Amino acid sequence: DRIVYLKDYRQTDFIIESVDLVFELGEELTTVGSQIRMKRRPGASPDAPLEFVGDGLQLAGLALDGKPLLPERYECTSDHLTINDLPADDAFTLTIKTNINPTANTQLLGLYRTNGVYSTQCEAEGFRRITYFYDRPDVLTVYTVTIIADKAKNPLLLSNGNLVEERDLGDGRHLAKWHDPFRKPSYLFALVAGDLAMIEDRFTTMSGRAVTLRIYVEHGKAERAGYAMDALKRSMKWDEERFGREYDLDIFMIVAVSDFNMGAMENKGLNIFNDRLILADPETATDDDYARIEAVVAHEYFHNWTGNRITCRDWFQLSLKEGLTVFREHEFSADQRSRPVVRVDEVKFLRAHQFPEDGGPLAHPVRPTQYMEIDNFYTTTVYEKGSEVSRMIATLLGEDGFRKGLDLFFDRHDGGAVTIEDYLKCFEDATGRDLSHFALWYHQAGTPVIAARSSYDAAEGRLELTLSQHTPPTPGENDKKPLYIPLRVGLISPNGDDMEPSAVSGGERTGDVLHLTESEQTFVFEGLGAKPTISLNRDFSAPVRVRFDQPREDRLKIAGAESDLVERWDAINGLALEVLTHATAAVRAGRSVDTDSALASILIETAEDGELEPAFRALALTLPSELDIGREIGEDVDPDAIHLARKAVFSAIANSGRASFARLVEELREDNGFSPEAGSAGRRALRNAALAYLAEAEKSPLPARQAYDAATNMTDMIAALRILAHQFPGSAETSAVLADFRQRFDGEPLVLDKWFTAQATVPGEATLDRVAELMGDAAFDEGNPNRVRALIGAFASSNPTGFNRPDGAGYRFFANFILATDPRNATLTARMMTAMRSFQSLEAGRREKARAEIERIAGQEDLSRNLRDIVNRMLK
Ligand code: HT7
Ligand code: ZN
Repeated sequence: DRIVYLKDYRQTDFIIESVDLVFELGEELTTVGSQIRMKRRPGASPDAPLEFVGDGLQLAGLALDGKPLLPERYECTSDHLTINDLPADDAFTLTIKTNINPTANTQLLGLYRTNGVYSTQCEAEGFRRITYFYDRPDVLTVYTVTIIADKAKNPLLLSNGNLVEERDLGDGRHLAKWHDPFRKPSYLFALVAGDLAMIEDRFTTMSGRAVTLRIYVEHGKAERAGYAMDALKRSMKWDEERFGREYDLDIFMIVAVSDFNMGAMENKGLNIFNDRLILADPETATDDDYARIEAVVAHEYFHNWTGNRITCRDWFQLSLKEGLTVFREHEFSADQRSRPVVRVDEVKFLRAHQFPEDGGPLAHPVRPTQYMEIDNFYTTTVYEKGSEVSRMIATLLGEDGFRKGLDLFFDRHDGGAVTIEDYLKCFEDATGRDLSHFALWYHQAGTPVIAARSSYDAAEGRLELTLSQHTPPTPGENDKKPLYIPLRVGLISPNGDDMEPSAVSGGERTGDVLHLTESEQTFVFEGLGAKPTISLNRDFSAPVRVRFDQPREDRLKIAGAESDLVERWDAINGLALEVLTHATAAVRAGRSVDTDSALASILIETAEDGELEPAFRALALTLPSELDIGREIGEDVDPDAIHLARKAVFSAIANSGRASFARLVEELREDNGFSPEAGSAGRRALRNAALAYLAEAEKSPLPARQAYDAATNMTDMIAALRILAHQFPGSAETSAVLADFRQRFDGEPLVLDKWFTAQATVPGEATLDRVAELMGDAAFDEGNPNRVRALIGAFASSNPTGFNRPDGAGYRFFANFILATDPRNATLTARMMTAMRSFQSLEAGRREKARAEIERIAGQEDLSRNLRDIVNRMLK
């Protein structure tokens, strides 16, 4: 299998001036005509051949300047087309015809037809499944696209840019022609055809351009697209106000499709979305769904500038668009919702997904230097760590400095395909700050660990804070260099205010940011009238692990009163993790569990603190998950012991806070209708968190059953169902509610996904059989990625006791599923397989059973390249 190296990058020998595509759509036979105006790049060798790539293609015609090419002039297989003796200087036109079968395309990459709708997914290397081309991000050209199809079945014919012609062909077919004036790479090409419903709105940009906004969804679902439309308009406005970015075409379209490998795709002017990230109404979508829809609609829209107007030179630069766009998306969510709550969610996500990736066999730098299959690099490292790196640049340069750098980036590189170095250079040139050391964040994998120790000299009013950094080795990278780490550090006085030292030495400090650049540095703070409590990494300013042996009283103080709510949450979470890991050790040693009354007090007091917003109180009240505890323990993990320990701690908190939880459940009852707005969502989150404890304290499914019956929205309904399924499995109420939900939402696949997931994540050995049984449910469709992820994906990634059954049956079942599904959809199986990437941290019995199944997969001959790459790296 080929490996692609960053060091091998070189420009193409030919330049493409424009391309005209003609699609004659047929369900089993679609013909694609491609007319490419091109010429040899000045300076390229006059006899270099033209080398296009394909993937599984069938050539149906090839002509140069209108004349068929003789076979001796070219060489063609399903995956490449090489043409010799092309003109040295003159421009020429190449015409290529290919035949493809959209119905047989189960990979959902290229042009595919499912549910009666033709749609495309070309990132990263899907365009080569449509026609032979330079399918690489640095080849930008102008596209004109003609679509011809049966009119009755496909009244809608869409592509990128502006509609320039529409015509009936008189034979039952019609034609639409689209022209996109912006040069773009092939991965941003899109086509949609079918019969869909639509909602329309308008947006006037800051310079007065009237833009038509359209969202296309399945018939009968149009009322559910309103929230996405609202999110789109807010995104457009926000990007103008915050970053000065304006939309550039007369129309912006979103199409929601039900079969999609990822979340969404930012094709120029024609975003294509997984329908679960568009469709929402109170009866079918949860508050988390609303938040996700808002974020992803914004993310894809923001790509119009960060990704489309300025794109990547090659796929190694993927984080240039993804990391930066995630950062823009995060800032948008923070401005639309509660900044600290949004930030805590980001921190939780990073720790749950990116840190394990960075500490496991699949670790790679934000900018990798080699890949076997680029699809496998759409990772949390490229996305979320990439976003954190941009956030750190903003922390170092300040909001103004960051904006100046980004403005320069847009000015300098508009229309270009660029590198991470080009990006960093803009910040250096705009601010005069040297980022050469900082750039290591892009090149070095692994999560740095910062160890802190401090001493306070009361007589001198001086605090010494020694910070050392260490990054553990990652595959292929043993020697790690110190990074440039901006750390926000707060000094809290005995009365809870922030203290400002008279002087700081030992390293640079800008505002409250310490610049940690060496492997060890001692910062000395002078002029402190009292011993401060140190709050390290406020706002999670750097994506690092902090090891600080801080007195418990300081930790309790931060947990109870720190003004930076991210740190406050982190202190509460840290205390909970400590109690839970000790409890797990006690369970494994056969000792009784110490459930720690201080933790219960902190959680209950925070949950009841009316000064704090409900969403934050809900975050504080929610104990770390079993997976979080396993990650904290890190090695020799026994999921059953974790489960028992967490249950004991949860139960103890429930008992000691019973009255408070009952009060919260009562007080937070929402009587005046549903609003998806963050404040209302926060109240529901707090009420449902309290309800889980109350049900536990009462040892009865009845409070949850009543909540289910009284629910007027999906958030409350699924929360109650989850409490029943997870805390009262096998009870009559649980069975009744599961049956009611299944029947009530028959014909609503996205809602039934929640039903699948709630059951797939029920702790315990019995769940495996239930998952197998649910695969036979009429609503389960093994060809649909959402269904597969909701049932099998959730079981493997979010059910530690069920999946990691000591007898290895969970692994066997999963491996069988992966092997059966790999030929059908390799992007999906490779991504799902990463659920097992941390198998090495399990206790020996499970670890070896897991390894045996991964080895069984690796031992198969005809694996997809995607899956082969993942399992090989996991076993290295
Ligand atoms: N840029 C998009 C990536 C994407 C993708 C990648 C591989 C296979 C299928 C895919 N669908 C979408 C999504 C984004 O980050 O905006
Ligand atoms: Zn993206």
